[in-house]
Amino acid sequence: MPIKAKDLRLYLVMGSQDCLDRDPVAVLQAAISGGITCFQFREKHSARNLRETVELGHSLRALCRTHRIPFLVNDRVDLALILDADGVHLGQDDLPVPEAKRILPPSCVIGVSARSIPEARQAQQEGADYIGIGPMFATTSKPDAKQPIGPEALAEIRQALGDFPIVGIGGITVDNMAAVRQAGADGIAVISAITRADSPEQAAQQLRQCSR
Ligand code: TZP
Ligand code: MG
Repeated sequence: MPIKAKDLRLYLVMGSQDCLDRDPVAVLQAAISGGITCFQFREKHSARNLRETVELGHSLRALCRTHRIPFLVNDRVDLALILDADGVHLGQDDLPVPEAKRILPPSCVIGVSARSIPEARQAQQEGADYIGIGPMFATTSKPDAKQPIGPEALAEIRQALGDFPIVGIGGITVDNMAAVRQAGADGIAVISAITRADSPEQAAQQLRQCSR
């Protein structure tokens, strides 16, 4: 089922490495209560081995299923299949979209990271269902993140792509999210604005209210 722009309104990206000493399942539960509309399991550079990652993935997947929140997996098509995910999110260095499509069920959503018009056009032409554009602003959640490109770059990509689901990511907070929406994003994707908040539930609630 293709993802709808409204599913991208408030997209939480998270793995255990983002949760400080909190239980990732509890953080996701709080974020869902606060009103997130989509979730991506991104277990990276964490202390968990693959077996533990799969175990955590099953728990997070179950929670999303209960609350009818789309559940996507970052990078790994094998993990997406194992967890019966609704989709995968692929970076420019991950499996190409046509190869991912050969393995995944047709209903599986494919999101792609892009930071330029050519990358965005290619993703669209290859049949991606949405693109994530960033980093919008400086971020500390992704050590290998490239230079921020700002909402201006998102606006240019929006103009080039026309009506196509777009989410902005990277350094987005309640204070700067309006610029990302005004540039034409259908929604915002965040890690730390929710996972590092004193109250992930209230943080999600606030972000959701501001993204109307
Ligand atoms: N991709 C581009 S920036 C980023 C990812 C996964 C990190 C976003 O994290 P935060 O904490 O919302 O800046
Ligand atoms: Mg990736």
